[in-house]
Amino acid sequence: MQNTDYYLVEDLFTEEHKLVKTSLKDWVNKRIKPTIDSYAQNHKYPEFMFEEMGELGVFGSFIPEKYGGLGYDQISYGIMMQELEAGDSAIRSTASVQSSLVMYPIFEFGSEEQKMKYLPKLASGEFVGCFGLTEPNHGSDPGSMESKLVEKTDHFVLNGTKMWITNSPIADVAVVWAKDENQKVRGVIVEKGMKGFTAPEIKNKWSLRASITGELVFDNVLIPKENILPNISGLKGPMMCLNSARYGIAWGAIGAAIDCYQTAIQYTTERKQFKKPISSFQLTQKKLAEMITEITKAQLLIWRLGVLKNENRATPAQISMAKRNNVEMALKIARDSRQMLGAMGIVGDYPIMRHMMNLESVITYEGTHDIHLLITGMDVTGLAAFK
Ligand code: TGC
Ligand code: FAD
Repeated sequence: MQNTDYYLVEDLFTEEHKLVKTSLKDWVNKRIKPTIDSYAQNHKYPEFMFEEMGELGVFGSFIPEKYGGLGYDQISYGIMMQELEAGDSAIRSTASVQSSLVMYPIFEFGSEEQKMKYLPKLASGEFVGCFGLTEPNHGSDPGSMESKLVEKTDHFVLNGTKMWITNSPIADVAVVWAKDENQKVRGVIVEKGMKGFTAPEIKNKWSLRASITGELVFDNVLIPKENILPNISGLKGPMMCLNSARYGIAWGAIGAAIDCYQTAIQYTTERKQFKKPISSFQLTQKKLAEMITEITKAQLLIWRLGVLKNENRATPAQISMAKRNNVEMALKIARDSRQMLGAMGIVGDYPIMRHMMNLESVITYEGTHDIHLLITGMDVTGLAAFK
């Protein structure tokens, strides 16, 4: 297999990082790569992934062991996301949502009772979690959300609709963001089966077909007071969760890029036209050389961001830059690789078309490509161009 650690970044890995990389790569090669095309073609998600990723310690690996996590560092979390996305972005999506968007807010903003009640079951994969921020009328601008939380004597009443929610139709627990009567964004834990709560599936996606996506509909749902996240109010709550998930995606995209690049190298070395391997032509080599250059730049960017994240020094704008750069890099590599396989690039025998279609969602969710550009623009000028 072609070496994709061109600048020997892995020499900087600790024993923990190396172990994480090997175990996740083995699992993805054994359990995901052989079957994922069939799941994606049939628009089904691999149900077995929850229990098996739970056993591997993927969910909330950075959460302390007391709550079911492993207490691992941020670089281990990133390596996990990279190896999972080499299999399929849908698998990484489930791991991102469960870890960064469900376990992280419960750990960071929850009461001790909430942590003990939910985190161990989410860590083991017994519970599936989802995260409700986006609404039908408010995607890039979550601050204008319409979902409402009204306080009564002994409970809250939740009304509203969330849209495009990864894993919502199968979730046991939803971390949902809604505005209270003071227009402050609050986080609530909604459980499957609460009266007035439904989660219909969104069907017919051409992207992330091995992931289930849906809505969250709340029609006068009575939320017990102990289900409110007590230690956060304001939009910064969900945004802090996004920092963690966007960081993981910036690692993950490299996995998809590497899988496409390795496929392209192998195919173009074996495939002959005009009596020569197509990898011997200059135009093919230009594409391959640029791919490994871009992968290497992305690896260096994310390594440094991981170090900063471990030191609690990574800024939201730095995370935006890495998410935007690395996802665009992966999507371009997927598109170029697809062309290099000619007609074979469109069939499921190779992973490229599936990665390419998946990455069209990855470049949109967790903040669109343009929104991340505007976050960088705001950071360097002090002026917000999105308002
Ligand atoms: P703005 O006025 O700038 O900020 C409001 C408050 O939030 C704070 N804040 C942050 N805090 C921590 N980290 C961040 N990244 C933060 N960004 C903002 C800010 O300091 C302020 O706090 P305070 O205390 O002063 O009130 O907010 P805005 O309304 O102008 O919006 C800014 C904007 C556009 C950058 C932001 O809202 C944005 O990033 N929009 C994109 C929305 C998005 O990313 N949605 C993702 C939904 S979840 C998802 O896609 C999951 S996919 C899962 C998968 O399958 O992998
Ligand atoms: P819009 O906000 O309507 O944007 C449409 C276009 O307008 C984009 O190109 C955008 O860049 C551009 N635009 C918007 N505002 C500006 C501006 N000010 N300046 C310039 N251009 C602008 N959300 C969740 O809460 N939880 C989930 O689990 C989740 N999972 C998802 C899974 C999938 C498969 C997908 C596709 C989405 C998911 N999302 C989830 C939603 C995702 O976060 C949103 O789709 C994303 O934030 C963009 O919102 P939107 O689709 O409403 O697009």
